[in-house]
Formats: sequence, structure tokens, C-alpha cells
Amino acid sequence: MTDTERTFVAIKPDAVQRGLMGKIITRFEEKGFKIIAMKMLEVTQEQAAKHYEEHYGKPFYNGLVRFITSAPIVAMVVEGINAVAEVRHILGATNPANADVGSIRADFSPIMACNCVHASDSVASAEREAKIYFDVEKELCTNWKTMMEIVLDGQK
Ligand code: FUP
Repeated sequence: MTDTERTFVAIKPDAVQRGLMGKIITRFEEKGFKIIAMKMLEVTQEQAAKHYEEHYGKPFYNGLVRFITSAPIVAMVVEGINAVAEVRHILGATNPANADVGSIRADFSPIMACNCVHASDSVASAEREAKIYFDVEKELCTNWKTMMEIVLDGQK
């Protein structure tokens, strides 16, 4: 399958505080993904509860909400071929101890609770999560082409 997909990505508070925003964004840009929305924001309690509703009641839930609301995040919508799976591959496994060498979490995350970055696990999750942080009717920049798209258009 080679579908163009959109996924939701968040650079988490630990990575923002450690000055890793640029390095993380660079991984997606260098791979050729198209960032079609990006903003820094402080996550509200309501946004955190919506984002992590599947984890409500789990032992790590309260700590997770405290963490994601503790400092700003950078929210992004990223577009590209098989973006959901590919972006999660670039991130590495949730637990950095199991993350592939060269992935963001393997390279930058010391522990699972501070794993630097989030990315949606399905197209449906991406649509749901993007709406928590963006006005998707107004804030997605879809009317432009990356250099790669311009080159590919020229080859048609
Ligand atoms: P991911 O899909 O990789 O973002 O991971 P999950 O949705 O499973 O978990 C969300 C976050 O909860 C993780 F990034 C880290 C945290 N977490 C824990 O702290 N302990 C756990 O056992 C599982 C997840």
C-alpha cells in the first residue's frame, strides 16, 4: 500500500525543554514528509484528557497528564506516503529500551515516561487527535508543494 496519509505528531514537553525541537522536526523534513500544520501550545487539562482517553484509569494516566501539561508541546500534522506507519517507525517503540537504533526515541529518550514525541497509531486516531489541537478547516496549509512534489510533477 502506498497511500498518502496524514498523521498527528507532538513534540512532548521533555524534548521542548531539552532543546530538541529542531532535531526532531528535521527527521521528518529530511525523510521527505510534508509538515502541513505546526504550532507550539500549552496543553490544557481538557485537551490532555481527550488525547489520552484510552489510558484513563491506568496506573500511569495521572503522571502522563501531569507530564503533557507541564510545559509547551509542538503539535504538527505531517503528510506523506504511509505517513502513519512511517512516522511511528522514525519515532521508534514507545519504550526507548525497545526502540530501533537511529530512531528518535532510541537516540534521545532516557525512559518511557519521557519519550520525546507522540505520533498517531492509525489514520482514524490521526484525524481525532488533529482536531484536539487544530481547527482543521482553517489551520492546515494544504495549498503548496514540497520540492519533491514539484520534481515528481515535472516527471509526469
Ligand atoms: P504511543 O502510541 O507510542 O504514543 O504510546 P501509548 O499511547 O501506548 O502511550 C502513551 C504514553 O504513555 C507513552 F508515550 C508513554 C506513556 N506510557 C507510560 O508511561 N507507561 C506505560 O506503561 C505505557 C505508556
